[in-house]
Amino acid sequence: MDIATTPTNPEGNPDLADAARSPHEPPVILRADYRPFGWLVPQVKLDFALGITRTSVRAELTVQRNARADHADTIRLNGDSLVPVAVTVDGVATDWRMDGPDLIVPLREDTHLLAIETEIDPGANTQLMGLYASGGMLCTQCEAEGFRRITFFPDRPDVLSVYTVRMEGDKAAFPILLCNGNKVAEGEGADGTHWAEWHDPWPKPSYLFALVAGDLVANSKPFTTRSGRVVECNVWVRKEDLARTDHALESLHRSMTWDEEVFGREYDLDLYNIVAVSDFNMGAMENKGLNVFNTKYVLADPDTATDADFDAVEGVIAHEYFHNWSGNRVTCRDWFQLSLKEGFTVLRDQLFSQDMRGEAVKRIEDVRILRAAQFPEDAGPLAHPIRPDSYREISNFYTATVYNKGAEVIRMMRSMVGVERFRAGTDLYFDRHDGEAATCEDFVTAIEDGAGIDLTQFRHWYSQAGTPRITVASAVEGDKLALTLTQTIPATPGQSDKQPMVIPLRVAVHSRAADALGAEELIVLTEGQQTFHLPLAGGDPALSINRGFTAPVVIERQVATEELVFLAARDDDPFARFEALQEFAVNHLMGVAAGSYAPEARAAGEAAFVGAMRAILTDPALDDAMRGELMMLPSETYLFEVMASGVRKADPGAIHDAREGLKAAIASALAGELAALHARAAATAYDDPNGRGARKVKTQALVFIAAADPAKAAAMAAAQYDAADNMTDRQGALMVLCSLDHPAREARLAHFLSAYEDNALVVDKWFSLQALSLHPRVIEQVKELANHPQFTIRNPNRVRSLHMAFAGNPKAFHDASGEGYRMIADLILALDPINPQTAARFVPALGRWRRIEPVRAALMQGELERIMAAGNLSRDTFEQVSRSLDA
Ligand code: B3K
Ligand code: ZN
Repeated sequence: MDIATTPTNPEGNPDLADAARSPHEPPVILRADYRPFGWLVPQVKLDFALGITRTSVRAELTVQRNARADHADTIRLNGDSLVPVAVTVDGVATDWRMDGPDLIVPLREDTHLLAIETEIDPGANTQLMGLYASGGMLCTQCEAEGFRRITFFPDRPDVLSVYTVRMEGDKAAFPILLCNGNKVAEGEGADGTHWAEWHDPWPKPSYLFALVAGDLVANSKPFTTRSGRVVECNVWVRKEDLARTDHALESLHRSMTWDEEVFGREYDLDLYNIVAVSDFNMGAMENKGLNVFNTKYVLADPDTATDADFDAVEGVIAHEYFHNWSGNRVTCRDWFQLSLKEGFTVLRDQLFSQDMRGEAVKRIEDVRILRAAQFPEDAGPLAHPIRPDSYREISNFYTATVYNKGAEVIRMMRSMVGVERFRAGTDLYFDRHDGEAATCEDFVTAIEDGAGIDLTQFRHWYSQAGTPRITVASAVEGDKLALTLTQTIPATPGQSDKQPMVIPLRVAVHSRAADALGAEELIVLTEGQQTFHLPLAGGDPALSINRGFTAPVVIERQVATEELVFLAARDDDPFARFEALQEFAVNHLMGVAAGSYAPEARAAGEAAFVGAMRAILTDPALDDAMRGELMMLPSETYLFEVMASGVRKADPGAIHDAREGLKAAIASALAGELAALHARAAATAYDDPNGRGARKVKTQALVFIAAADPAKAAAMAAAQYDAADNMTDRQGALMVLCSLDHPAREARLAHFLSAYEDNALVVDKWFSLQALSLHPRVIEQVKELANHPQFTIRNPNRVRSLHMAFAGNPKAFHDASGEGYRMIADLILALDPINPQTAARFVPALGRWRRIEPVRAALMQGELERIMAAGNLSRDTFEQVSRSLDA
């Protein structure tokens, strides 16, 4: 393991905040400590002699004293596990020194030419940060601090340079040589080598540098921008994957058109390259002109990818493309500003996908993700504002809070000012900060100025962590509903007192008595408590609140079941229909899990919910895509959060049993409706306009049936699997079978693996489906799978497919024996020395121990302590484990 123990902060200064730390603790970096770097680096020339086990790098940096920074007589160049081979200043050897991992070079004049040679071993790079080998090719990942593993450099996002890169390597091993920008020259060398020179005219920070060398083929199609620039678009993959790249390429073209039309953003180079690699720590990376992607977000065809996979490819392709403006043309001043590019770009990709696939369903999907991933983060020991104030390892802050809550915060600004004024704000932001490294404050100011809104109080969303909770009280006053809202923001680590937030809520008051829909309006809660007077549409008001999920908050209210049934069936906002059903299910399941229901009350609640679900299953006006969303019960993770926010701790066993009980009750009462729905959907062809919706409800129906009649579900799932002409149906059927103790399960699992054993992404599915199952032997099965010949801890996709899926399986992970916790702790310890970034991603699952019932809590805490006691942890894992234990 080669994690530096004396890193520097992003300002390049020795860290001041860590004076009191123990010698083994990585330092804390503070946002408040930001200082501009002492030197500008307008030009960078890199020369690579490429080889899998030995690559030599010569870097030439033109440096100029930064008039806006304090005078410095040295330059600090960040390094990570690098040893300088040679260092010269203006062609003369110099008296450099090392300070921990960094290189310090004395500089006397205002401008210099620094040349540094390093040698690296990409084949030994298991962290997959910097330059590394993947399946015989070489590729890079530099965000956030990977460039310093290639060469010594001021590796911080506010140093922008124009790069010229020459690379040379064996032509047979690396027939394709790619870098950022445009290829300006190429040629043949001696003894089977060739070379290429690339130039990127756009100044960029080092985290956007990329290089790829390998045996690749491209699917290409030119795109003509609105001003007439012809852009060569290529999706580069291994030859055997070429047939599965059309969807990615088409998604890129759709993204380019959409960004011109919706945000007025045009592409700015003649070339856009996307390369798919199978060893990758995350989804994809927006390097200028040369995106590097996880194969999972490039390759798709109906035989091997589900509808959800197709959507994910489209969404991630769009996200990386949109970064060309929100991230690359305007980048971040420091890593505390990460949400400036990530929150905004997530919002942009969400809006794009809404336009491509339908607003309501996409919004429901996004809210489901927020509740499953971000709400728990906001309520746990790792809670942080969307603009954090401190970190030890920035890789730990690529979180659902920075990304997804960050997007919600910007979405609220858009909701308050409307689409047109918001566009005026973003236009101003891009104009004002093009070519700069900006801050979240710059973004908010541009929206204020461009859209004409005062966001002074709204800025609390950037500094306060925790999900606001709003309690609702209402009373009829004449022809109005007096709605009193009270907001509280729970305490989070380091933040006990919170200021009231600005919370925009779209609301409407319908009438059950008149069966009438009220008009929608936007109210903005700014005080701790505030009363609004809303027009009534008739008697028996039914309040539809936070329609479209305008604010990322929790609404707490006492509401009659009849009101929720009415909203679920009648609300004109599709999101509100979904929300009413969820609220109904949550209320019922919390009562059951807490054991607070008398048997008759439980039966009555079930019967009422079954009635609402019958209406959903049989409503001819609903399209199946929406029906499929409405059929999904709240996830156990979300229920866990709701329970833990109440007076008692979460009890995962009770939640699981309550949810399974409701599924079984629905399936018993609605057996005929579910069978009819499945049969209708099964008769719908793959490319029917309703095909996607049909596939969704088909598997949803099976999921319910399995809870009440496993034998029938096994027979239906086996038949669905055998008849499937696409991966969505096949995977859905296999998912249902995996949870059943039935002979059809083993036969289909064996068939699936033998049919797709050469396709890593499909083999990942085979691992995931088993790790996610409700099968009684799931823990032993996962242990056996970790010894399967197809399993490897070195490939992040494979580790995620088995262990991350397992950690996301509440029944298995929270098994009362503690075996699930032990397995994940063992994995963290084994993976940390190999790939710390991926290892640290497993810690939050264990970190939720304080919100859980005491027996399991003690087991989880014990595993965290065992990890800590192992010592010699990476900065990534140390930070996550220590925060989880300390908070
Ligand atoms: N910006 C990258 C994420 C980099 C993660 C580094 N640990 C991908 C994205 O958000 O588009
Ligand atoms: Zn991003």
